[in-house]
Amino acid sequence: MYDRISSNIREGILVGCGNPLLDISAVVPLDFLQKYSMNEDDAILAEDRHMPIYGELVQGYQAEFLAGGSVQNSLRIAQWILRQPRVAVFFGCVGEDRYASILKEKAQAAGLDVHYQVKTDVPTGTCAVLITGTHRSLCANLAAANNFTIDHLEEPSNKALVDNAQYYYISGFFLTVNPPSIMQVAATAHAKQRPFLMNLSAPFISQFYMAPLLAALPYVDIIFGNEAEAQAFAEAQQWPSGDLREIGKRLVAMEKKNPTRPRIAILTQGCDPVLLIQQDSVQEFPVTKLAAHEIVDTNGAGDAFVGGFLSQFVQGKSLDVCIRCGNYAAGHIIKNPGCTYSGEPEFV
Ligand code: 26A
Repeated sequence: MYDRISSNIREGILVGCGNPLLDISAVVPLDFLQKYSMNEDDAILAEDRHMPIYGELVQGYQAEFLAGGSVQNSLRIAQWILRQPRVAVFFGCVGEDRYASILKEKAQAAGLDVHYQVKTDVPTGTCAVLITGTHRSLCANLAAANNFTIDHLEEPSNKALVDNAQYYYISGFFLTVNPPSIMQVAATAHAKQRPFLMNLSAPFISQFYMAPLLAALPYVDIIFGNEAEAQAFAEAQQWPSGDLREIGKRLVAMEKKNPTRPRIAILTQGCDPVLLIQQDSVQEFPVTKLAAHEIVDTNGAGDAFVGGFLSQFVQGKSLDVCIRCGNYAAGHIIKNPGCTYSGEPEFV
């Protein structure tokens, strides 16, 4: 797979932390969502009442098992495009079970350097992916992923990996798990003047995890989000306007630890143009619309966008190239089940 090396980047230049989840994905009728009081395009944490979903998907809906977890998805996609193994290092917590083996195997096959924390007494996390037409609704049962602790990052070999990286990416989703780890990575990035990138991840993060999000935000050089996530952030902040451009401008103007490197916001909006917001400027990047018959499922599209972006960003490419590659990767992933790719990347 790596015989045609297109990049020559230092190993371990990119570090990510997140929730390693095995996706259990199936096409379901709308009343399946209704039964669990879910909406199309939700992304939620499973409560007790959601627990039967996973068994139902396997027994009644020919569910597929796919490697998932937002950050791990992004890093796998970055690796696919880079065609050079071990550029990206991933930390997260799994159980000691078959699902963990599947996740590790898929991540390593993609070239990722995974360093899981392993909890022997808790199962690996799963995420129900409920596909309805071109929509997907996610319900994550974090299980072991929720047990990640900062001491994993403090183990000498892992600490060295964090210290030696040049770029750091953590999802908003990880705020539900371990904010101290996020703050530690953010502080390392800040001390070494290296870019720290985050994602708003889901509306519920701004709704219920605003305090740790606001604590991390001053360290964030690039913030990603989609339109629903940006709106949820604006609402939680009680900003008067729901206009995406205005939200982006306010987001980049919020407190920043390193003001010499102004924050950038990159907001996606499905097949509408991606917005790149820097200080007072807003640039648009068009998205190629896919025909309905080309769309397999939109699960992982946002993660793939970030993965494509990161693959160029770690090579020092311009934001313009990074965003175009993000759009390429998202378009590719939508044509495949879950956050999976087929064939060689075709981004030039
Ligand atoms: C904390 N939560 C809810 C989550 C997730 C998540 N990854 C990390 N934390 N909820 C869903 N996902 C993942 O998002 C991908 C699609 O963007 C799913 O595993 C899926 O692969």
